[in-house]
Amino acid sequence: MIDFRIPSAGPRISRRRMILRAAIVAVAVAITAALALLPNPVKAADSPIVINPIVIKMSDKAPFYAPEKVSIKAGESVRWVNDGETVHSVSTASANAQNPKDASIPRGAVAFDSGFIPPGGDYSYKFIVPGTYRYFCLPHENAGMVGVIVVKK
Ligand SMILES: [Cu+2]
Repeated sequence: MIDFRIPSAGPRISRRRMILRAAIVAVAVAITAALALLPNPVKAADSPIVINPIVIKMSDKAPFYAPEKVSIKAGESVRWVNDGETVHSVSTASANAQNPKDASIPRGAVAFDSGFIPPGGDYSYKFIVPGTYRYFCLPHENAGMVGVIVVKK
């Protein structure tokens, strides 16, 4: 059989649509060029990684505070999160400690006490005065639930 239909070169594109396509391509090229000229606002390699606040997990088994010793800079905060199934606390109040060595703060700092933190609860504290802070958990101090925060200038 002979096909009498006129062969077409594919779908017909109107002149108006071709102009529109050309315009879209031109705008895309212009945007790409403009972005390339902008200074890169974030240089990951140059900026120090700041994890703030630092998170310390409180568990029912040793290590009770994880990590037990943390080093931070003055002005940074620490957040304690109770990951266990019993209450825990964070205290630098030496008057409440069984062993006075388990609680200490640098000169000029004020002692803090979270009170009982329920399972799933948390407590945050911002450290301003540099120095070494020794803290304990009121219910578990005798079991060895003690921690250290070193605050650098
Ligand atoms: Cu505890």
